[in-house]
Amino acid sequence: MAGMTLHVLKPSVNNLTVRIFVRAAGLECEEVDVWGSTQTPEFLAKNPAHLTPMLEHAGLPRTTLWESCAIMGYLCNTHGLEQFYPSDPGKRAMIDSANFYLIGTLYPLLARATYPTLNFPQYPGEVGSSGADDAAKAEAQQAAETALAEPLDVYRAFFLGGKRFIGGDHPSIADIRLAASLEFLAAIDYDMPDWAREFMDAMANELGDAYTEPAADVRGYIEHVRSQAPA
Ligand SMILES: N[C@@H](CCC(=O)N[C@@H](CS)C(=O)NCC(=O)O)C(=O)O
Repeated sequence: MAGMTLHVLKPSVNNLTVRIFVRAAGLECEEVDVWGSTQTPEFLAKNPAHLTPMLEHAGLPRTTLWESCAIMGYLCNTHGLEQFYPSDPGKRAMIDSANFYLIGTLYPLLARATYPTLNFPQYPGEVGSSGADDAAKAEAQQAAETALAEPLDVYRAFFLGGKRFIGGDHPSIADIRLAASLEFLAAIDYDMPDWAREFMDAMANELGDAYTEPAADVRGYIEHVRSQAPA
């Protein structure tokens, strides 16, 4: 499919998700780094939500598409990528459930637990972005980190359910979304369960450079932030 552009912020795991996916699927896609320009009038005219990753393609009704899982779904549908997003209704429903659960439940906790350390802004209305003192913010961060364990274990117990990947023998778009998200936990030295470590290793082994090349941008950012942290 000609003329696809992916607008990205390289330190972001929301972006990492789609960056891994397009590489793993072998899709030709120009990548544009939009660091510092998501709030410009030009970007906002295309995407008033100012969110990345953002796919730009003439085949889309409004030319642009954001939300990592929607982008992967669209590209699977337009390229017939059954191995990443099966069309069987039951199998597809499991992938959708894993992705919606990630975006709606796991990721908000992961963001609250890691964004303060990553120097990323938190959403208005959250303790982390409020005028609360440092102790209250640290308490909120710790509460989110503690609460992560339960939804994370849902992936082991239910979505993986003893399989190598959520998609079975092959990584699905839900596996890519999960593995990319877990990359941020290195920022807080999260006590990652063995199964999650094994899952991330399996993803990197299975996808090779498609995984490790873009993941290096996120890992490099985490290292940089950590090197700047007061001793
Ligand atoms: N749920 C969305 C989250 C996207 C998101 O939060 N993107 C952030 C980077 S992590 C962004 O582009 N922020 C730039 C801005 O708000 O101006 C997804 O999965 O794509």
